[in-house]
Amino acid sequence: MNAPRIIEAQFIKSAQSIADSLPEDRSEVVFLGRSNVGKSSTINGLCNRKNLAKSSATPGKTQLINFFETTYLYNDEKYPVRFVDLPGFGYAKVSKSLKEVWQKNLVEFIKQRTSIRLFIHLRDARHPHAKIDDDVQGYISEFIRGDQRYLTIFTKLDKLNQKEKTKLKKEFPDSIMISNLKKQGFDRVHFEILDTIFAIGEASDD
Ligand SMILES: Nc1nc2c(ncn2[C@@H]2O[C@H](COP(=O)(O)OP(=O)(O)OP(=O)(O)O)[C@@H](O)[C@H]2O)c(=O)[nH]1
Ligand SMILES: [Mg+2]
Repeated sequence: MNAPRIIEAQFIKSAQSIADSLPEDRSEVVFLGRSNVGKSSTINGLCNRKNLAKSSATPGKTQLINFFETTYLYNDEKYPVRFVDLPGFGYAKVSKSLKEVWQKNLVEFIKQRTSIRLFIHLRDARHPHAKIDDDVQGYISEFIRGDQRYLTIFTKLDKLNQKEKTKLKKEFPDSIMISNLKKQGFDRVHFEILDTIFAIGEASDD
């Protein structure tokens, strides 16, 4: 099967809240998850660009809602998709008042933004049972609309041994496991993104 790939990617703007976000004129994929899980790195990996989204070993790097326009190429067709990199949750070091503002803005964004078609929830493969992630998954399930999908991706797969990978896959059969370090697992993610937004999965493989 020839896999979809991104042939153009561009940072457009950062926003503080839904109020100063881009118009809702393009299908969006939001990347959410705990601080340091690899949201920005995953966007870079999918776009095959080193520093498109700013990543850092220090948690709390992404502090605003960041928009990226990408163009996919698949079977000679181009597909526009917007990626949204969000600040991480569960980051304790920011001041309490700032945290509250962020949370309010982010909650409003993910609940109200009509252009979101896919929630990609990134979870650390080494901590698949973190309560905060279970809570977030439950929370999203309460308001997710019929035209939206939710996908779990485990990052940092390179930190697991084969036995742990097998166990994780068994436990979360609907999830995708990736490594940004080793650039593994991206093909399936690309396919899920395009299939969610443009229903490309109906085409045959040959
Ligand atoms: N080993 C390994 N490290 C990774 C992987 N993905 C990301 N990292 C590292 O994890 C750290 C955090 O990555 P970011 O992409 O900045 O994480 P983030 O989720 O955007 O973090 P915030 O913006 O702080 O919420 C960086 O040091 C990355 O190099 C991966 O798949 N494997
Ligand atoms: Mg980030």
